[in-house]
Amino acid sequence: MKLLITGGAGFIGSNFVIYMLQQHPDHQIVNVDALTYAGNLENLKSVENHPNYTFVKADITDVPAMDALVGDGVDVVVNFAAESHVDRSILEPDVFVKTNVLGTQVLLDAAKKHNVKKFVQVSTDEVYGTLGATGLFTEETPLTPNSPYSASKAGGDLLVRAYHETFGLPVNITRCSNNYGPYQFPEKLIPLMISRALADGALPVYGDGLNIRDWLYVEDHCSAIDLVIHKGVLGEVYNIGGNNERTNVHIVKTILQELGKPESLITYVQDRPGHDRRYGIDPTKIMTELGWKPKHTFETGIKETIRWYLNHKDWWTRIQSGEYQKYAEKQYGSR
Ligand code: NAD
Ligand code: TDX
Repeated sequence: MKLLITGGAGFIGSNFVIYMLQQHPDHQIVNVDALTYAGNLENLKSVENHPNYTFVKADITDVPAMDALVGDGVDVVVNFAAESHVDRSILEPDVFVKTNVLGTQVLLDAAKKHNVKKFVQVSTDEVYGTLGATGLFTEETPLTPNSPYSASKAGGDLLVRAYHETFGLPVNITRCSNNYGPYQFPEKLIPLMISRALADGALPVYGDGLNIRDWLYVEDHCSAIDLVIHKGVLGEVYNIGGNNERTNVHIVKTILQELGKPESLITYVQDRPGHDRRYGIDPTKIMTELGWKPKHTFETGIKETIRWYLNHKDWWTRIQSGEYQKYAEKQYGSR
């Protein structure tokens, strides 16, 4: 089986490439990534010489490039490539629409033209909008995205759905909750707080810190996508999550405790505009229909993750320069 993984140099994509080469050493993996600020080939050092792995630098909005890649015998396209950070989408929505909507459509066209066996769209629970104090997102929850990021992901998802309904393209859409683990870019909550706490810097918690996210260790997301590729029923959506709802301030306090740093580092700052209050995934469908089960609890996963960041300081300090620095200045000012 030949898989085209888009965005495989990012956080989840690189974990997925490594996972798949371990689980299915006979699968051929082509990783296409534009290497934006979030793409980092260092993540893939351990597999760069694997005989069944190749990397191609290209943009998913590039029609001839995607046509050539998909046309070269690809069986399955797995689309991770995206602009992924909500705060950036508030500062600069245009690139989110370009990559997450137009890029998805370009890939869908290539997949249709070359009759791929499956197109897997890696999406997010954020397309469902926000929950109140009770209830969970199911696959039937209406899409009511609230940020430019989630709206652009919903746009991509709707095109995937439309290519299935209109052209019969064999597709699956997965919608996972917040991921954490190795190689997550240090703009996202958990690695940001770890790196700032280690530098004894202020930890910027938005609003009252009581917004809730449902956390999943990245390897468990990878195993779910692997199952969807091999067993997912064509045309179906699968929600992915491990029932690990936590408030943001709980996460930050856990990190401080693990690192032996004081809670006085917590600094409550202005809330994110349109900040979704609560996410919670109902994973019943993927668990009962495909037999998926997460391996990590939040308590073990967060400890492993903190240990990883402590042991890979070089990886994230190198990132905290250049392009990221410009964004950080816009987002955090001189703090
Ligand atoms: P990331 O930002 O770490 O990585 C995105 C990757 O896509 C980078 O390597 C980047 O270079 C590449 N990319 C961006 N634009 C591109 C383009 N135009 N052409 C080719 N490559 C491009 O993101 P992530 O956190 O790894 O998320 C991966 C996917 O999973 C995204 O589609 C995201 O919406 C989805 N998702 C993420 C989470 C999460 O918690 N991080 C949860 C659910 C779903
Ligand atoms: O400095 C911060 N302070 C803070 O309080 C940051 C960066 C975040 N937060 C809050 C906002 C959110 O409630 O923490 C929560 C998590 O924030 P992010 O790490 O930015 O993630 P989120 O906005 O929930 O989106 C993530 O999960 C779903 C990914 O970035 C998306 O790509 C994915 O679809």
